[in-house]
Amino acid sequence: MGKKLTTEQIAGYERDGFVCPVEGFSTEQTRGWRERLEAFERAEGRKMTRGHNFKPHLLFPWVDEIVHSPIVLDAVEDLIGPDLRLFHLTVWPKDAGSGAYVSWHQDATYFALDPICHVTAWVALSDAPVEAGCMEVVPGSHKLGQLHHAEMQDPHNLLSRGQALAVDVDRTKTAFMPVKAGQFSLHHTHLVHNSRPNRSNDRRIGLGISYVPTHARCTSSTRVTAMLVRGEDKYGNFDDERRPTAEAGPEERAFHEKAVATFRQMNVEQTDNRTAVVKR
Ligand SMILES: O=C(O)CCC(=O)C(=O)O
Repeated sequence: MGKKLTTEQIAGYERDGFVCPVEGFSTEQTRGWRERLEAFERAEGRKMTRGHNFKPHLLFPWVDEIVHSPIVLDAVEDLIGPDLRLFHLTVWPKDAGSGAYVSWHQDATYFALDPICHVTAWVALSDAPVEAGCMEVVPGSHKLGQLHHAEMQDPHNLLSRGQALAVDVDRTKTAFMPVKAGQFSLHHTHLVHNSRPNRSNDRRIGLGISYVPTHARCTSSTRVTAMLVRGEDKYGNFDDERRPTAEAGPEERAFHEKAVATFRQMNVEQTDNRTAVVKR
């Protein structure tokens, strides 16, 4: 038994590369977070979707609360140890009936992490059943190592670089990761996964929170930021991140803008190293 996960869930992660669902937050608490996100979108006149969906933990104290929650961190610690940095965070919204989808990919592709030991907690801010386009995974594919990806130019693909798996992986036996609002799933950075368009009547929203142990480093020549969220860091492989105190205040926005730009620069470097561009 771990701090949060059962022995079976930990063994399942080792074997299959994912755990789902994990009990997280109350419906009421989750509804409040969703309302704040959507109120911000209305105030800005812009949705937090592709192009504007990176690192909201630097903008909003309520996201800071989620990424530091022992409910999530205990589960992550059970998989990758007690000293943790938050490497990246993406908001994944899919409007009901929209064509938005996520192509088959491995998260590790543009992260340049060494060793490859990062885990993503996907926290649902709305129900994400199969018909709403929850994640779909190839169980055990995390053991295949890094696979080749190409870059697809498709506006419906929510992945910022449109990366898509460019090699054949047997997808005859996939598994879905449906979660209810407040629950979360966990997946390995090499797990092959995608998600289909949202055919439900409600918007599907989740936070993909990527954690790494502090001994991991980003091998890119661009030095990126990552927030220490638990334990200690004896390695100094990342620049620290500022925790937000005001809801998208001027200091929060300035820090966020810089951290996202640095992260994107690192991504571009990895794209140049790894992929060919494919027009669609
Ligand atoms: O939210 C989705 O549909 C995809 C999320 C994803 O690819 C991830 O969290 O790694």
